[in-house]
Amino acid sequence: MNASPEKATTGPHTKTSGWMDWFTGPSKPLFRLPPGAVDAHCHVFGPGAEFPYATERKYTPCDASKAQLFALRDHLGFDKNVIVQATCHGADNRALLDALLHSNGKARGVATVKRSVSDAELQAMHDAGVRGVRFNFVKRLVDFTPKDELMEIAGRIARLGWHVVIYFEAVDLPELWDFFTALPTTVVVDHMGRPDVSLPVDGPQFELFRKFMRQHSNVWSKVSCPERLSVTGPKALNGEKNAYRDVAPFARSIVEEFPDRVLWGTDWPHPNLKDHMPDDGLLVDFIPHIATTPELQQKLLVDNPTRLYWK
Ligand code: 0GY
Repeated sequence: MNASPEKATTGPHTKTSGWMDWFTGPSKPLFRLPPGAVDAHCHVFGPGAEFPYATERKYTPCDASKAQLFALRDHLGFDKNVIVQATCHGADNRALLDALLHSNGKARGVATVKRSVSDAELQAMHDAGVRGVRFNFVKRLVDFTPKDELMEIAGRIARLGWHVVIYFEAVDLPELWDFFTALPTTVVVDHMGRPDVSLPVDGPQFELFRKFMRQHSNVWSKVSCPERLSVTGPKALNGEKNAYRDVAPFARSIVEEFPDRVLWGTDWPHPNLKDHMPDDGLLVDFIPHIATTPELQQKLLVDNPTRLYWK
């Protein structure tokens, strides 16, 4: 399925062993996306020959170019993308900015910056379409950055009207709570804070996440990445059409309680998947299982991302 020779190269780099290339020839979704739908979490990787991967990276991906991302957008029926800086590019945002500048206004970005970033660099990123920074707390992906450095960055980007995207594992939420709740901007959580979906949806772990959103009206969540979180996997059982069915109740509970603060994205090209690579068309077909009415779908896919990224 993933043997395209054009993807086998990562420029001068050697792809991490066990890394799966993204799915070639995704199916056409059965679910028709509403006009103006935004894929609000996806990445570009390189190409490595043009935009080398960061020396401090924890994995080396296959290349995944802006042209390939935009082709997927059109194939699935999305109108726009929000491209999130992936850790394999560190704080070198050149591949991201190149994609934004070639998107005809159809992409916005979330960058990674260090304390040393200048105001002129931030302004240039803003002009290219960056609207947020990502703080990553997933230990397998990044080395630790001191919280005072992150808070200083948050204060600077708040002045541009940007927000902070946070990525963490559910078990780390208690320890990170005070830092997250002190952030001065809108805060967008990647992949619902990575719950363990083998635990009950109304159990203490996910209840803490709902409390986090309930008590802090500046907190949003991406209800994305069923393929990453699922234990039951992509196979539909007993004639059910619902792949990743164990993730659906978690995502649905967030969409229904916080309909104005949720986003959805494919996560293409799906970094770090080693067991199965999702068909992006089937991922789109997961959406009606978590946003079950046209009204909820309109908010999740169109109104919320447009308000946050194209205001
Ligand atoms: C995701 C998830 C992952 C990776 C990254 O920037 C990244 O490297 O985000 C992951 O490995 O869980 O959102 O793409």
